[in-house]
Amino acid sequence: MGQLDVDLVPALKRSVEDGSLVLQLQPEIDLASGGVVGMEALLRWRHAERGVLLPSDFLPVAAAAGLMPLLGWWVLEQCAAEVATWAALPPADTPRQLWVNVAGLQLAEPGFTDRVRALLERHRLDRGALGLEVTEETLAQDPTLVADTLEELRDAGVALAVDDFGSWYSSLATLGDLPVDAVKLDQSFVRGVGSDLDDDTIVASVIRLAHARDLYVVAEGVESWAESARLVDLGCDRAFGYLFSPPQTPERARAMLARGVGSRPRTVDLTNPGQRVVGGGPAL
Ligand code: G
Ligand code: MN
Repeated sequence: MGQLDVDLVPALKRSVEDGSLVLQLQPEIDLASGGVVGMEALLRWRHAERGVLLPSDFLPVAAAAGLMPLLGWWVLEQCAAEVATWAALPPADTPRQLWVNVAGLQLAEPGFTDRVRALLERHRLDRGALGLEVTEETLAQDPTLVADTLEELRDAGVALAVDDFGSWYSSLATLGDLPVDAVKLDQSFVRGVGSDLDDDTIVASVIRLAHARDLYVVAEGVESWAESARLVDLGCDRAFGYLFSPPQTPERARAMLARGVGSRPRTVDLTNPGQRVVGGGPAL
């Protein structure tokens, strides 16, 4: 932990109470129907002097300072409460899901599953309404512990996904043994789909393998119609990315779920499939 990072600790401790931690929700699209089937939760920290910080900027500091449980439970609590508000929205064809990233450090907390179970009960969430994403890297670090915990979480009614998939090849073979529902394809591969032969081959084989194991595939960070069209050709199930919608405030996300459609940016030129949509999203 560098000198600068230590300076963040006191403010980080206060962040869960002073309103500076914010959650944004990015719509997840069903590629066959174009409908919004869920959201992925993204954590941001509005630091008074440094501006908006990303998880990669402050989670390592939180981990080193022992603050992961504090931040992690704040996120899970907020997300469970958010999903509970979705019950008041018009009924949907597909059950809606909110996906939350969890760190390996949090997964390893004693009693993690019991606490998650209590959270689901307190907010009266349906099975599968809350999903947890674990990175492929986390899985690789302690495969046995992680697999056992995932098994318990699944019994408790949590949907599970492997995040950033593709970056750590080794687990391609073990994918079938994991108690997960979905695979989230790392956006570095999505970027090359239909244009880079290696990426395209990897994506095609991940989709084939996942489907053979009854898992569905979510492509992360889709930015162009060309990528989206190729993913549809390859049989990819779901996607999110700036092409469909940037991250939204929870209020706007609720409106999108209620309408069942995303908010394609008005700047997208439908006659230019290679055009990328980069960035965007509400000012924090
Ligand atoms: O892998 P992970 O789930 O952590 O990735 C989510 C991150 O990717 C978020 O920080 C989100 O803002 C970002 N993101 C979402 N859609 C896009 C996109 O279309 N392009 C790029 N470059 N980043 C995206
Ligand atoms: Mn994720």
